[in-house]
Amino acid sequence: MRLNSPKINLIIKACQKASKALIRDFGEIENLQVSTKAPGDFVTSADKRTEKIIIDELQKAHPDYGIITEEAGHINKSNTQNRWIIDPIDGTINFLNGIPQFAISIAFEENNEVICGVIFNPITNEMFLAEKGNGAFLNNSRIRVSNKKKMSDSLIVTGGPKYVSNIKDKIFSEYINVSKKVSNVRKFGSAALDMAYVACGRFDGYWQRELNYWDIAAGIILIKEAGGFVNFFDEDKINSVKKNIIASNSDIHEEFARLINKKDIE
Ligand code: 2AM
Ligand code: CA
Repeated sequence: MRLNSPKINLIIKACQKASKALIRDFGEIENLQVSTKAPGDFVTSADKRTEKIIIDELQKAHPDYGIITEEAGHINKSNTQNRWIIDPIDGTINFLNGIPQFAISIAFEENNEVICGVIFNPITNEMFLAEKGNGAFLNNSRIRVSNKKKMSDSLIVTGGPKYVSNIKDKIFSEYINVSKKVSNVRKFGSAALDMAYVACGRFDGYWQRELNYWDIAAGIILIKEAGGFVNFFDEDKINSVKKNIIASNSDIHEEFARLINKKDIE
């Protein structure tokens, strides 16, 4: 049996508590889709309820810690030393459409460095967790990134552009360029699970623009602890809140980064 730290155990407890309501809500989606009620509103309330359960559970243990979340924004903003980063439902469009590819994502940061994280898909019951220096796990098994050596053999996952994106053409052309150089590209709709799947070797690499920190915080420590690389590219000086991320196993990372930076594209 692997021993988890108190932090990880607390996150696991919060995930399990929140997922009960989330599973019930997901079961309701099918009924909603044939009703006249707006499913969008339903998802927003599921999001908020899930987030509240998680925040309450974490705050019970550490009332003074900072929190960054998708719905509630910043809590205890001045505490940047100890901070939770929470996405209650990552993959909301999948959730809304009754597709079981979404997750709760919770990370913990110490002095601006993610030191542990959990990504939990309550429908498949897959819990990905990682802690700095202690490796990455899927349920009780140790996970590692894939060992593909070449981009041309690699299965890469991406996401976006969002409906509201101002750089749709750029993202589409990047998609075409990468597609020409790799075995295949997937779009699964949950940044957190995309990263978890890179950590356990299902995908060889992942890149995406215009993400929020809560989409990817837990994924960062998972991939690092699974032996992979995570980097950020084309940092936006005006809107530094949005992140452009590239992640993969260590063998293809350089080639992948060159490709995204367009140095390798005919
Ligand atoms: P979300 O489901 O929590 O919104 C999909 O490509 C990924 O991008 C998901 O992780 C999704 O997180 C994130 N994302 C953030 N804002 C989005 C938006 N406006 N539309 C679609 N996906 C968004
Ligand atoms: Ca998200």
